[in-house]
Amino acid sequence: MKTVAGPDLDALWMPFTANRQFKQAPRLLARAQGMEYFTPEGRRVLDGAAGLWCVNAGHGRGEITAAVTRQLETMDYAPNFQMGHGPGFELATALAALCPPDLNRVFFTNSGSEAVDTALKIALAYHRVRGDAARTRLIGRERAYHGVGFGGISVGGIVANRKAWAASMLPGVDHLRHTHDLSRNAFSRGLPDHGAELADDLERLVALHDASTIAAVIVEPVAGSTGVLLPPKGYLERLRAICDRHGILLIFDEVITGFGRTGSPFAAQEFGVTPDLITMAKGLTNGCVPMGAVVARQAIHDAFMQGPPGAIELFHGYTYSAHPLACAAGLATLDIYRREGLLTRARELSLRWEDAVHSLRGRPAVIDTRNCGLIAGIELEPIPGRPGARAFEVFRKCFERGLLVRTTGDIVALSPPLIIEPTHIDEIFGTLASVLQE
Ligand code: PXG
Repeated sequence: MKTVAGPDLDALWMPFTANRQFKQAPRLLARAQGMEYFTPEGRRVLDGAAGLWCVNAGHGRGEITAAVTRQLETMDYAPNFQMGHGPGFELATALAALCPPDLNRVFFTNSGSEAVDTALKIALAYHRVRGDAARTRLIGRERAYHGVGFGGISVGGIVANRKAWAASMLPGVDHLRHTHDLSRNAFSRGLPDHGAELADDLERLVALHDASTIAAVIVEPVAGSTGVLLPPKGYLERLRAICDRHGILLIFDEVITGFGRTGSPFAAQEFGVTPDLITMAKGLTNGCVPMGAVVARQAIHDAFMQGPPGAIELFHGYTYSAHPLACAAGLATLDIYRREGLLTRARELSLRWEDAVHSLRGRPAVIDTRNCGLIAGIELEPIPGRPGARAFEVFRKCFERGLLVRTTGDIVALSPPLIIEPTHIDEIFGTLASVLQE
């Protein structure tokens, strides 16, 4: 199958894509700069999604290009097993400085999925090295997305991610209920008022399984992939308190909330709740070289530092852990974030953003608008019998009119680069308003 003068589309099996539909009417991107993509024909498309929640400093940053090029010319690859290199240690140090106090030990991966599986493995192994090996259960949440590894889909809560592999889910996993409740919280500005009590699901699971069998709870502070599900006020605090009461580790999956998305470097800081482990990826390198990380409390790391001195303390790692190019990209990215104040820019713009998001209230089929930092969710009434079709149509029309949005089910999610200017905000919501009006 060929597009006019375009590449042959047959060989690539595309991820999370309706392959047959896409190849009938492909949408191709060729170039990107700042807030914008350009199609192969040169048509401009405003990036309302930071790619996939990752290009937080905007596209085509010369400082990152220069740093990666320099690193490639100096040392293209170096093993990180029983060997080390400067950029790996430097990036870990810089990252630890951005995290909440005491979260200062960094393990590098290549993606968010790998970060999640790594965090789950650390949590299980941590209890074991402390002599608490009966803590083997993991608790996730309905509608959670934690990537596509077997660990991540097991603690995740998306049916389509689980059903084909139902027999291969990790054993001993249970789930909290999700917190999305339009009957009480529709059209909330910022965090919703109702639902903190849903954290008590954890107490119920403790009562059911006994705390001595539970290793960790993993949640996204804001769930992105299933359509911008915000934590009710007080919910994360309550989860933290229950974990503390029962010796359960709390993992925040900050793959989309990390690096300034909510108005602070991490959602942990924005919401004032400190987890024991944070997973991250995406914005760590501005999306331009794949990289993920787990940051652990020092005490968790230190618990492993025992046994014979020559023993490998955590039997885990990737060929590309702390890849030099990713580290160079990460260091240059964090430098841009710091110099340009991007990790708190979402807070400065959030009122303007919030007003723009909620201006869509009252448009046809809009059943909720919600926001947090530089994130928005616009939920649409599904067309009966065709779930997801309405939002996909919005996605398609927006793209035709020069705006990239992300949709999941019947929810439109927005997460623009943090360099966004007020004029871009007007453009995003102007385009959306006219598409929705149809
Ligand atoms: N955890 C969370 C919270 C995520 O959002 C992952 C883990 C997995 O990361 P990797 O790097 O393995 O893809 C993610 C990924 C969307 C969208 O449109 C979100 C993600 C990926 C693709 C699309 O919301 N998040």
